[in-house]
Amino acid sequence: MLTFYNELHAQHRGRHEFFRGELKPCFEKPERVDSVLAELGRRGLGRIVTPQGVPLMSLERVHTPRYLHFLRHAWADWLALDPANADKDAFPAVWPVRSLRSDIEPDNFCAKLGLYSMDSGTPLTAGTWTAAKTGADCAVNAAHALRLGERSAFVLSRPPGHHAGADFYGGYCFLNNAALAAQHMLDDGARRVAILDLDYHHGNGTQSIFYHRNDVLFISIHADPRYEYPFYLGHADEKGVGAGQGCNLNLPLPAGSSAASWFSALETACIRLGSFAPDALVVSLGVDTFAGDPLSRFALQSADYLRIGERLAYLNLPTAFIFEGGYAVKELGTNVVNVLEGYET
Ligand code: SP5
Ligand code: ZN
Repeated sequence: MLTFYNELHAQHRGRHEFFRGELKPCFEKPERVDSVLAELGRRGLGRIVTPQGVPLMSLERVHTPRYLHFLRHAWADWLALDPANADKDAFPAVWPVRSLRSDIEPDNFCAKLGLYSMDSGTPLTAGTWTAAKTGADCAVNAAHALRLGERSAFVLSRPPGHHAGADFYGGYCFLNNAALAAQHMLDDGARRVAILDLDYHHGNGTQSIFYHRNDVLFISIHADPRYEYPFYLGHADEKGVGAGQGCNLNLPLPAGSSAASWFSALETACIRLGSFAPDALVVSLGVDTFAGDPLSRFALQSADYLRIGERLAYLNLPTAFIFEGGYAVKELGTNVVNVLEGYET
């Protein structure tokens, strides 16, 4: 399997995230990708390649120009407020909720931070744009490799992407790598692409990007948003709108769900994937479903990740795996590479 590795991932290095009135050390840290890279090396699972940079135009197929402009200039604008901001992460403090206007972009940078974000748990740092853009390069390159005939590809990058929408960041995500990969394959001639999101958290960004469309099927297995982030999307009654009616499938599971019920949801997902008959599959591969994950309350064991890979291989589709969440750093490499190895063998 070809691995597209974002060697600039560590440029995004948050110091803190807000949690219940306190600044806590970040869960989403560079060691996560280091753990996966080390395990890939140990098991010798295919070639590791550096991506070609893609034009901003490719990113505009998914994200709005004004959001991309904001993100690209955010750190300079943060420093312009006060040079002493250089050693502080940027966080939003005000949001345009219901009855407030989001159609006019404010001049004030703090107001922009709120306009383009959904939470205060996602630090924006000096290297965020560079790391996220290089991750997007990896995703588009992986999609292109599938179009050129590769059976599978893996995007090893951070920050993750599935919570980021067309014009907002959040949930540790800035650019939606899975959406960029799917859109690139469609732009290159694929007729239909499916995205299967296995992260513990609902992929609200990906869902919202494709909600009105019938050329992308989005399926997500996740913790019920009634009690887990992202809270405001991911319910079972969200099925798509307009032409997209029926092309969105949410399979929320209660807190503390067993591995058996998770695999039963995976079976439901695979049946729907088969009937959609896509030309390719994008997997948002979060492994925060692991029993030992510090953020989550699902019960998968390391060996279960081999079974996931085996089941996905049986779909017999060109597949791009995109690394998303997973915070049990020590076991992260084993769990992620188990999926890839299960797929390959
Ligand atoms: C990509 C991804 O997995 N994003 C997840 C974003 C979750 N944000 C909320 C995190 C709340 C931290 N809770 C700490 C609980 C420790 N017991
Ligand atoms: Zn997650």
